[in-house]
Amino acid sequence: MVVPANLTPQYRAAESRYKAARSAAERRAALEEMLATIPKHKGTEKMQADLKRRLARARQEEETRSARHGYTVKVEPEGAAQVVILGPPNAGKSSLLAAFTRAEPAVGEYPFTTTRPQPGMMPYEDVQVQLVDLPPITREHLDSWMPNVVAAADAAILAIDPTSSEVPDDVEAVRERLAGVRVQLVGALPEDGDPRDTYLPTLAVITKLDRARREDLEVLGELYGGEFPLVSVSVATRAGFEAFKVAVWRRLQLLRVYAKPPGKPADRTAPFVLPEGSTVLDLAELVHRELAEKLAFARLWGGKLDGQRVSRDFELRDRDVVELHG
Ligand SMILES: Nc1nc2c(ncn2[C@@H]2O[C@H](COP(=O)(O)OP(=O)(O)OP(=O)(O)O)[C@@H](O)[C@H]2O)c(=O)[nH]1
Ligand SMILES: [Mg+2]
Repeated sequence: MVVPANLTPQYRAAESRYKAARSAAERRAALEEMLATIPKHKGTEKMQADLKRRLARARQEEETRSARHGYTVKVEPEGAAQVVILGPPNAGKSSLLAAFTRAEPAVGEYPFTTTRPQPGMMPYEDVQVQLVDLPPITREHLDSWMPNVVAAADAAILAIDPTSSEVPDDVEAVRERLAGVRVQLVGALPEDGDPRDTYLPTLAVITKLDRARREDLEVLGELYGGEFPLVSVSVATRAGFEAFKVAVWRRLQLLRVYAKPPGKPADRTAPFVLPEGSTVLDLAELVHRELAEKLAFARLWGGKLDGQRVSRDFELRDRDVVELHG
């Protein structure tokens, strides 16, 4: 084959990834990238056709492999917490990732655009929350590696498209499929849940607010607003952006605490992040095991307290400043 000289560096990078690929999934991803970055003109038509053929083959191989062996995927957690974005096809999941993080996922007006997990970091005040965009879930379709990835997250966003004619049936399908693999999307954690189930605190997010009809928003609000915390956003107009970030953070039920070395100002740049209900002792353990063992007392700034001594089982609040004395 005569290789045209105008192949881009992106194409060449993808091609070398293709050559080095050791799995069908890697081959498929590299081929997708090659197809996306190959210059589209007459001189490359044959190559494009060849890439499409190879891509179809790699996709098929990947599918049979994952069906047979159920290959596993793990999304390395980063930041204060990991939140998975779930929902039916075309609900606007990848658009949320693109709007709130620096990730650049494929966004398409057709269903099943996303086929692999894609993480991105969402800044919220002085912390970062990891959002993970995932393929859609339907009654017929749930990637075999998805249950593990979803169950490992700290919370979920359930994307609801108010302009879809399938809603809310398609949203219920998502919940049912996940319940079938013992992942329950919940508004509140149950008092005595089934130990075989993973309960995922969930935030309902109505997408495409700019296109929604008022009466559909009302119906969906009634349907999901009672069960889950609920926000509505538009990535087109950026309506609801601030509320979205606050709601994601609240959903995680975490608190930020600033540790202060005695006699020095608090390090305000990097808070320690702990679950709500954590105590001064929990913080000491996070800072240093040894410090926890010989913790004598702590002083605390925040709320009505201005440097007073508190006991080791004092419950911390978001944004408290704590000075630990060993
Ligand atoms: N007007 C408008 N369109 C939106 C908004 N959010 C997403 N869309 C459009 O909805 C379509 C689907 O968006 P995606 O983000 O790819 O949806 P998805 O849920 O990731 O889709 P799959 O990966 O196929 O499941 C695209 O055409 C987007 O441009 C929005 O806030 N307003
Ligand atoms: Mg997508």
